Amino acid sequence: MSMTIDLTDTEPMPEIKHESLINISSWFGKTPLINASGCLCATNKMLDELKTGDPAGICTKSCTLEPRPGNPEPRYWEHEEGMMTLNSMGLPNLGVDYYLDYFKTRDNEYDGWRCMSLAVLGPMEDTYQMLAKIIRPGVPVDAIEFNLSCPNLEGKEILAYDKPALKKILADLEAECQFLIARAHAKAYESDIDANGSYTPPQFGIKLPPYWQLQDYREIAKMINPMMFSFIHTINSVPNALVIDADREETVIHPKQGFGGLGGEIIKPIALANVRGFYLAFQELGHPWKKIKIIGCGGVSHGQDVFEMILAGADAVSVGSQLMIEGAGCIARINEELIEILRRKGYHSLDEFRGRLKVCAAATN
Ligand code: RRO
Repeated sequence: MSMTIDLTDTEPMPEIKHESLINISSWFGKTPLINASGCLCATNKMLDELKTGDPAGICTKSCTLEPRPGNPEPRYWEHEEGMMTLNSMGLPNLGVDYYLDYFKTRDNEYDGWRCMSLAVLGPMEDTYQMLAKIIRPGVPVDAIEFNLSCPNLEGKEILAYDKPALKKILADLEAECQFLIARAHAKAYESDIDANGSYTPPQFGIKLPPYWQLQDYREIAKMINPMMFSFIHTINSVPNALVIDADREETVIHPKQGFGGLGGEIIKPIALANVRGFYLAFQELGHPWKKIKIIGCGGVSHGQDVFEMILAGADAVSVGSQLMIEGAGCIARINEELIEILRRKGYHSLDEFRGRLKVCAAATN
């Protein structure tokens, strides 16, 4: 007996939009975008506003054990056409308990990547006390980013520029985290807090300053490749830049004689160089070179900037100054622009072009 199917009786096929075939997910969520720590993330109100832009995750302002007021005002400046920002905030933050409480009280309603940024200033005892609050069963934090690159602390140099000191600090952090993870496993087992009594530790990452020499990328990559860190976030603002108001014949910000961290579109080439430099340096180290993910940061304000970051080798991308200039809505706009670029180029996912930057051919005479 032959069977016929009456096609007129079936529901019309839903229209498949081309965009729906384009997948811009990253290792931590549905898009590659998060905020750069420091931008729209210092208070509950700012973090809530940030979430309205629907980033894949949110990262808190770098925090310290106790709240800090930061540097005197004026400490932030924006170029009138948005091409750069200068800041010397000086780590104003409401303390680790405040940000931890944010995630604890809003855990049920947020399904994005929750990252806490911890300022590492030395002495290490404060950092260890912060870690002991976070590395516990039941604490809803997916990642801890160690900020070793704050440029704006009076009388303090950027830790990550002193390589022997950096090596020692990272080794100390690793040992402390491993101790706390073992303790959390034991506690979870005893109290059976999860159904199976297990504990999943957060991912650990490092926020780096811009480096300038190719050898720097190799040395830092070699240093951290065998360690527990699963991501680097590169770059922090470009340190000790100076913007002058020629009419007033004075600096545009007050702290540290007017020197501050430069951000915005103007720093993108430096950020791209750092992403590419680390991508190549990890690759040179051989297997398992892709263990450490790269979050590209610096001068991202359009979909094309994200495309370039990923082409250079970034696994994910953060938005800094543009969030300050435009607000949380820029995240959705940048994602849409990125999808449009992929559609135009015929890509369906970020993996298809990640790291595949070509070097332009040498000219022939
Ligand atoms: O608070 C700041 O001045 C600051 C920090 Br902690 C940082 O990591 N990067 C930056 O540009 N400013």
